[in-house]
Amino acid sequence: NLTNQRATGFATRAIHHGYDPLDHQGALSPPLHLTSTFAFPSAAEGGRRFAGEAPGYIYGRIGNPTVALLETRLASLEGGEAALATASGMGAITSAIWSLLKPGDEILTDLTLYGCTFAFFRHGLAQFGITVRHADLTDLAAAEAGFGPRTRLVYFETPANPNMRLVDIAAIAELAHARGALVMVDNTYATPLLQRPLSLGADLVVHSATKYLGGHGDLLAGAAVGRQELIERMRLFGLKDMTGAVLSPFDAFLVLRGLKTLEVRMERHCRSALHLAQLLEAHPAVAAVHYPGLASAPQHDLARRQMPGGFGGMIAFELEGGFDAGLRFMDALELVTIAVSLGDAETLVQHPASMTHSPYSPEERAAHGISEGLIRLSVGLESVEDLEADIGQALDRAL
Ligand code: MET
Repeated sequence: NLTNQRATGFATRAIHHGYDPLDHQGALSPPLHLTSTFAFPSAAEGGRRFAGEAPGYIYGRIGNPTVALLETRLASLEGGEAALATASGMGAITSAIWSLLKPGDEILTDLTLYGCTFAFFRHGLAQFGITVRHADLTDLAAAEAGFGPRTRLVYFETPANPNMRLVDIAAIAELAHARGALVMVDNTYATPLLQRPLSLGADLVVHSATKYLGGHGDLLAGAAVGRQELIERMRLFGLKDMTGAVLSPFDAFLVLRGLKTLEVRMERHCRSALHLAQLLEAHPAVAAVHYPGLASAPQHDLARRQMPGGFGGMIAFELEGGFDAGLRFMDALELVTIAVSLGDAETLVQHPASMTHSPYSPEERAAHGISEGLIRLSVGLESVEDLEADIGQALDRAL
């Protein structure tokens, strides 16, 4: 039985880890436990569970067997001790931060963050006395200068949403740990197939499982993975008492289903994205392409070191004609869909400045490396020649 061996391959664990059909009447697909609460065999036993003195489920906000299987599987894939599933990526980030920090503490973060993470940091945490300091974490001297005596957490995305900046996880973890700070990495873009931050020294990984982990654009979910002690604090305080951002068992079931094909999907996303990035780079309408897999990418060496499994399915680019050309390009697309989100089977395109990164003011976007003309492409799983044809004709019309 392969179910609990850490040493087995990634795809094998994504399909089998933590589940044996013979423990569930032979059901090949794991049971979906649609229940809000759990019966106690006796009143005394109920009390023991609440007191943490006996194992067993209590209530759906604290745990559910379908959600627990997803958590076990995500922990295995990220190489962490434990995982916490949440209702969205923002649910994972907020459940973690409300568990780990207190007023007076500081977060050090990169210049570029996803728009709602930026809004939570800048406008949310500020109301509760937690200071967020931005530094260019792609530059180790600038990163080092960003630490203060109250820095408790270093937080970043790599690749970053939307501009594909890469942060050297191992180098930043070394700086942070020497100063007693934890490191939390949003691994949504890369997925654990391509990059495993915990193995490079990060303390916590967070995900929007809405994206590649689910993979089919039919759910919202999030997760945090790390040491048992941190995850339990998040479960029993951050999630239970502070956010209540609980993942529904049905959506956990769908993420489990998505994970089974994560490896084959990511291989296709990576292959098609590299092909399209090269196509974009060669087109006269395109001023700049940001994709870490391009040999010309400024951080290509770091990408090869840190993302051994591949460079992902996300591309950002700028057109010679700026934002107006970008609008013409997006509206000219016939197969590619204009929508936010990413990691789906369908190729999606969006304009960060007016959509995902609209929580930044124009001045903030300029200071944080998000250009107004940037276009973000989530390369899907369609036949690549059809994507090539559609993007090619839309670029011609954007000239
Ligand atoms: N996090 C998603 C993205 O980057 C959703 C975006 S905007 C509410 O596309």
